[in-house]
Formats: sequence, C-alpha cells, structure tokens
Amino acid sequence: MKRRSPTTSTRALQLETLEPRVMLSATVADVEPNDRNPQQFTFPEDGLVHIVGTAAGRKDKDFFVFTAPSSGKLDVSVASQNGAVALEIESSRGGNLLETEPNDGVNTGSAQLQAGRPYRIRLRSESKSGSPAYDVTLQFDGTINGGGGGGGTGTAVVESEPNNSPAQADVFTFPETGAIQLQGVAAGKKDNDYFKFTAEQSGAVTVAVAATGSLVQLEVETSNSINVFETEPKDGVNGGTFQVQLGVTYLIRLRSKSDASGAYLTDLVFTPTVA
Ligand SMILES: [Ca+2]
Ligand SMILES: [Ca+2]
Ligand SMILES: [Ca+2]
Ligand SMILES: [Ca+2]
Repeated sequence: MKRRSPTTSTRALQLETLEPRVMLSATVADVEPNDRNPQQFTFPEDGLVHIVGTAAGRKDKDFFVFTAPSSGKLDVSVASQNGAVALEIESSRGGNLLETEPNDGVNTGSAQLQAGRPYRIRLRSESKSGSPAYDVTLQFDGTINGGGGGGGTGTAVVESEPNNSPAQADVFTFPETGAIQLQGVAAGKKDNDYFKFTAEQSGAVTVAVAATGSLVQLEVETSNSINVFETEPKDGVNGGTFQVQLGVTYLIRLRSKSDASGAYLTDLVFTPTVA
C-alpha cells in the first residue's frame, strides 16, 4: 500500500507573513473617567472589536463612540462576570438603536449602521451590588474588508513619496459615492504625508484614522493655511467632521506622533449640504 507523503507546512508559513497594513480584531479597554467623555475607537479591517471593562457599581457609566466606516450590520454580544451588564447604542441624532435586557436574558442584538454616522455605546451594571466585568463583542459586517487585500471603505488613495510638502501633496477627488481611503506609512516624526483635494460641492467630511505601529495625527488646513480640523490621537480622538466649501482646496497632513512608523488607513466620507 502506498502511503501519502505528509503535506508540507508552506501554507502555514505564508499565513504568518500577513501584510502589515491588514489590521485584525482590536480590543478597546475601559479607561476611567469615561462617564462623560466617551472613548473613541475605529473598526479594524475584519470588523471585529472587543470592549472590555468593569461596570464599577450602579453609578459607573462607560461610554464609547465610533463612526461607521461604511453602511452595514453590527452584531453585538455582551458577556459579563459577577453580575449583569446592560448595553445601549444610540446614533448621534439621539435615536436609540439597540438595548440589551440582561435581566431578561437578552444579551445580544443587531443594528443597521449608516456610513459616516457617529454612534455611542453605553455600558452599565444592572446588578444591585458588585462590579461586574464585561467583554462585549462587536462584529461589523460592512464593506471595510473588501474581501481581503485591496479593500477599504472607499476608493483607495495610496501615498507616493516624496509628499512631504504641500507642493508635493498627493491629489485626489471624491468619487460619486463620496468615500475615500488614504493609505500610507508615517515613517517617524520627520515624515509628513500631504494629500490634497478641492471641494466640488459644499458639505461635510467625516474622517476616521486607524493606525498601527504608532499614533498618527491628521491635520486639515486650507491652501491659504487656515486651520480646519485636527485629530488628537493622544487623547483617543481619531476622527470627527469638518465642513468644506465649494471651490476651496484642502490639505491633509498625516504624521506619526512618535519616532516609530505608523501605518494608517484614513477614511473620509463626503456628505453634500442639502440645498
Ligand atoms: Ca468602568
Ligand atoms: Ca465609567
Ligand atoms: Ca509616508
Ligand atoms: Ca512623506
């Protein structure tokens, strides 16, 4: 009888050399005080985020915010120890999207998210006493992944060096769907990456920066050097919204906040002003 030779492990070895810019599931840890100032996070490419923390008694509220990188479905599952923890998701417009009812055994749910909209998650204890620990699983099934590789929320704009000055900026235009993803590496503090666009309509741009390796800051100014917007990655603020005006040219600068290199994926979603 012929024996089959054992298969080689080439495949397993290849899997270990993942592209550095592919970001897999992220964990967001509860850092107090977050009762009033929500902690901001972004979804990695696989759409999987864990939020872990402690609901310290009845009075502790833990707030987290994120911007939907695309439209899609969010599945939520709450696990807790030493007591029950309730989760609530609201949209920025005040609508209540989802609420778990741990005392009725309802610890999961789903919600439909809209691209570019901010959402807020609140976690708090539903137990009479004690401080339950929670582990919330969020699985976002949008189009962030794009089927492995090229993907991204919108049209990808990959930086091309040198782009260290406004005159060398990588130029892009927003496509019909309004979504763009800037991709690149901020190689230490000295590497400035400039991108540039001219608003073809007035409206709002919602931005979210996801970076690995180092914190990466985004700044926006007009071509006349008027500051428009900046993120504060050291404070956990990696996104927001700014207004743009028809015909004005905007410069976006991405820069590492440390000597380390940060690979970034920056999603920009344009929403025109309704006339
Ligand atoms: Ca807490
Ligand atoms: Ca809290
Ligand atoms: Ca660069
Ligand atoms: Ca550069």
